[in-house]
Amino acid sequence: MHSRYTTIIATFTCSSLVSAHSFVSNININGLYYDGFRPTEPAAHPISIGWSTTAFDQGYVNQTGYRTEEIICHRGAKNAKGHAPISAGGIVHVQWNGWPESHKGPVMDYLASCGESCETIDKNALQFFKINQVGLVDGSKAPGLWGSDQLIANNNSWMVEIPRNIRPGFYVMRTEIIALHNASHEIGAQNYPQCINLQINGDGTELPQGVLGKELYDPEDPSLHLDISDGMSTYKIPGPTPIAGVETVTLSHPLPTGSGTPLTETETTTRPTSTVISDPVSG
Ligand SMILES: *[C@@H]1O[C@H](CO)[C@@H](O)[C@H](O)[C@H]1NC(C)=O
Ligand SMILES: *[C@@H]1O[C@H](CO)[C@@H](O)[C@H](O)[C@H]1NC(C)=O
Ligand SMILES: *[C@@H]1O[C@H](CO)[C@@H](O)[C@H](O)[C@H]1NC(C)=O
Ligand SMILES: [Cu+2]
Repeated sequence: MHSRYTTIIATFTCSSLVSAHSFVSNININGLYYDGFRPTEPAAHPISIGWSTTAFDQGYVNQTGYRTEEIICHRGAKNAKGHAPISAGGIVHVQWNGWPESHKGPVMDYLASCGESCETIDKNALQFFKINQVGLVDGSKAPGLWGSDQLIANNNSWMVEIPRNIRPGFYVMRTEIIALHNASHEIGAQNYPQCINLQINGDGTELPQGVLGKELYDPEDPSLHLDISDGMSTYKIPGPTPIAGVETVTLSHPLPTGSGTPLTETETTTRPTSTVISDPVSG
């Protein structure tokens, strides 16, 4: 067992990107490009829609972090200082700064209502409901084709639709990849959560029940303790079941046509929502 694993490490290392795993570099919404938080240049975009982290190694949260703040929005995460407007039914296009092919596993998306403001909410209070997930797409040949492989094939980017019926308001979107290449180790699964602030507009009424970040995953979940090189025909994706009525978007990666300026808390409290929708860049 151990010697076989050693062989796997030799083949499937992180070393093609050295210690760099990844992060969300930008988020495209409605044709507009918004900067994410970049651990490679943490001070570059003080008003970003991506929550900052202290994951300067571009690394992950392991199972010992599942019951701690780390898992909520990554290690040392602090509220983003801006947010982007989007209509319910709209698509969030998440661009990762590359993704290592070895880091196979599910890709998942969540929303959590912030109430008054995602810029000031205590992350410990966020209750996340799942709006999308792609796990094992094809297990016919080990180690399988996974959501992460689809993300790589889509220019290292991912798309998620904001549910149409969702109640308008401020939400944190939590997008996450779990890399399973090392999950045969006791503490070997690697979660890469990233949080983004959105203002969802529309006339929906639903606010699904969510769970606290620290309750999303069970460190003992068998889906996080397995050897994907053994191959498998099915895979139970970790975390809560997605809410009803959500659709997984067919991936594509249209180029943004403009640059979006994040709205800040002051702006949204003084500007009517309708102005925000139709005029997202003037803030
Ligand atoms: C798991 O994460 C914690 C907290 O970031 C870290 O201190 C610990 O060294 C990690 N353990 C392993 C086995 O990676
Ligand atoms: C796999 O996980 C173990 C901890 O259980 C850690 O010591 C090791 O560095 C990890 N290897 C890789 C390739 O991530
Ligand atoms: C692919 O992603 C890179 C960023 O990693 C971006 O600069 C480039 O425009 C994207 N290309 C397409 C065709 O989407
Ligand atoms: Cu890695």
